[in-house]
Amino acid sequence: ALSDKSDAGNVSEYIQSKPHEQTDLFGLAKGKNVVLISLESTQNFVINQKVNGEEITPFLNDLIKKSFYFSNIYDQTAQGKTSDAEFMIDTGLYPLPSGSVFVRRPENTFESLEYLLKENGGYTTASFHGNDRDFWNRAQMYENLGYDHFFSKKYYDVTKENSINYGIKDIPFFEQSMENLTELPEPFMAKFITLSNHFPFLIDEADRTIEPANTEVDVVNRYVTTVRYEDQAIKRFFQLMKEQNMYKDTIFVIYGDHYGISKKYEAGVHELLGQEETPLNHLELQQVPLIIHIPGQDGRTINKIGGEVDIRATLLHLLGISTENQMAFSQSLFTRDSDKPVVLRDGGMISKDYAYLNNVCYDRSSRKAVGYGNCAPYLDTARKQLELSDNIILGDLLRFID
Ligand code: GP9
Ligand code: MN
Repeated sequence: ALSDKSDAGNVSEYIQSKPHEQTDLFGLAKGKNVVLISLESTQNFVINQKVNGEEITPFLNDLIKKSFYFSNIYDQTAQGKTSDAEFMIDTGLYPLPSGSVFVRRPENTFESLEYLLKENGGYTTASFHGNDRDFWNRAQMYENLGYDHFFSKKYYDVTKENSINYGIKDIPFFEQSMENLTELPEPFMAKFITLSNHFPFLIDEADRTIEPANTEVDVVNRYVTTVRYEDQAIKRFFQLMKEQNMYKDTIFVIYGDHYGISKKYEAGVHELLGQEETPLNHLELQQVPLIIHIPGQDGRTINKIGGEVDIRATLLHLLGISTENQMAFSQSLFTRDSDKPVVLRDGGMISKDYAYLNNVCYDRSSRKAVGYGNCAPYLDTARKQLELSDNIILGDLLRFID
């Protein structure tokens, strides 16, 4: 097992061999406040998708026209769900194959996004979330990652009326967050973790602004209504940011944390989308939306493949903070080599031309199964990266780095 200082050196050497080119977008959002929004259980298929002639996400669809929209980003989380997505963005490392790093390794040394923003721009960092502070061991992990503030459930007025399912509804959540947000010294990085669009996708009649879908799967039918509620909550948050005059000075990074419709209910999604139940269709449903909005910038859709782990380097790129010499697997989506595989935690991978899942290699353009050899080089890279990432975490190797 890799567990000493020389191994940390090897890991470092491997990771540094990746390109860290700069583009004319480097530093585009330098010094701006950063708002991260974690969209609970939100898959990319809802974007620009209509049900009974109505858009599911009218606000996000409109926002995309004025944003960088990355339309081929894959969910790379494992059992740590929301916390795995947070972990990838905070550290640029992969989640562990089982459990949540937040729970298993909260005392490790990490080169966190929070630390980098503090060092390179004097940012104050905060997380806002309507659930208990110890869920996913966030309180302890956030402290270790260097967050200055964690506004958890106890900072909100949570009543029977304003909550559902896991806790406070997204609209009152954003509304009540403003008081603490406006108190933060600038520049700040504030993460908002939404909650209403969580399985089993419950909604009060009064909050419903779209009819459920009419597939044979009720979970999917309800999902449409809770995703719409989330969309309206983001709309409300943007209004509040404008009212507080904070909108223009902020870069918004909005991402789906992981799938919402598990394999068990997926037939309803295939039905909704009028597609067959094939392995590649299933794989493509594992895409999550990634929207980066910088007020005043033109919109641009980027179809290049990538993963959630790449969000960190993409953000740093826009903030003009170099990712060179970092022990992280995150690559800016503006410079990412499109032939590099997107690594999935379940042993699968996606490259530009091939995809591997459930031990079968697929040609992505013919959509047919092909020989293993086509996927082999990408799988080598994928396995190597996961092994190194796991070793960094399980050996706490970053403690050896200055
Ligand atoms: C709970 C929220 C949802 O705090 O993060 O948890 P999930 O089940 O999606 O990880
Ligand atoms: Mn989640």
